[in-house]
Amino acid sequence: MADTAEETPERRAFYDRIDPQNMTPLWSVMGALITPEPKSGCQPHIWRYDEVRPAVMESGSLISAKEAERRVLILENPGLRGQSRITTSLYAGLQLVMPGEVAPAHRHSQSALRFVLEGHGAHTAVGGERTLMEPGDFVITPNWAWHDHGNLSDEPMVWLDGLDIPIVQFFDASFVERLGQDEQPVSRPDGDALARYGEGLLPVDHEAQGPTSPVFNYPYERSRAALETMRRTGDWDACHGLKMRYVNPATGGFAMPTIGTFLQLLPKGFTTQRYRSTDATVFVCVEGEGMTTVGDHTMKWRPRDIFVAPSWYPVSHEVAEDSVLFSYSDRPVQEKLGLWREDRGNA
Ligand code: GTQ
Repeated sequence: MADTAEETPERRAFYDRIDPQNMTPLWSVMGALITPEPKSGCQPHIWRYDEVRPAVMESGSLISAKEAERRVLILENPGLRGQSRITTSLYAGLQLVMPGEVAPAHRHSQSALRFVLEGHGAHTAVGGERTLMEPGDFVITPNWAWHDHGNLSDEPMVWLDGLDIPIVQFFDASFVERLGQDEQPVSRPDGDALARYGEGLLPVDHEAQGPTSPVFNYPYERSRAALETMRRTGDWDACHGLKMRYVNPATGGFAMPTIGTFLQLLPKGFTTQRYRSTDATVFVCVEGEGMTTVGDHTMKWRPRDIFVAPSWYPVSHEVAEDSVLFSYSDRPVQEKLGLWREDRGNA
């Protein structure tokens, strides 16, 4: 199969004649459409928290959370500028909620995750329940669920937002509603969802309500303690160290239908074998210090830094300290569609 067929004057004239009919020859674009392997516009990149934090804080005096609806600085992949994407299929942003502020209740077709970077005790409300948030907590807003954020603490809170905005955009399936009041009524006690669904127990007649986990805060303290217990086995994966996925306890599947989320521990001195997969991945350093090589791009990271590996780029981590990485990708979507592939070791 020729990558791109040669263009003769006769062919050019033909293309020009069919152009007004909104037609174009496949053989001119075939090679670009159906590539032998993924060819992403997405680039490896790192946002160092120390470098971006001043702008996030400055946004706090520029506009209120209420006026902005959500006061967020979008992390745009350098290869995808102007598209509000950190990878081809996913969005990321840094959201700031100042003490005393409220980000008013709304709901939308997009699913959202929050990964807390800074601050203590601000909250988000989902399904009539408020959850207080701490650094490292992974919090979910299911699609079409009312959600509002507030900060009754005395310090700013910053979290990473991960949304499936580009996926919803691709399907032209976006809807949004505003509740018309700042905060949804709170009808359940703090911690109810975690107690009800997240303790290895489920209500006896529970049936999964929709595709998203009924647990909407996975506190870091618990996830981190689990990793610490499991490390005693010394059972390290050559490509991942010790890598766990967040799970929907009602189904055993990913916690969110469109976004896979992961937490991994890399012990001091560990170097992972090169690994690649078709799900471009956003990483956040929670603890430790290390270096990740993505293709020929090496990025040094420390806590709160955010970096991205495009689809099918070889990834290798090397850590100077015990390190914990949170990550997210579109893997659940690719798996459902039969598209997901990985290549261990010989990438
Ligand atoms: O907190 O609901 O970063 O609706 C982008 C869109 C956050 C949110 C974002 C949103 C939100």
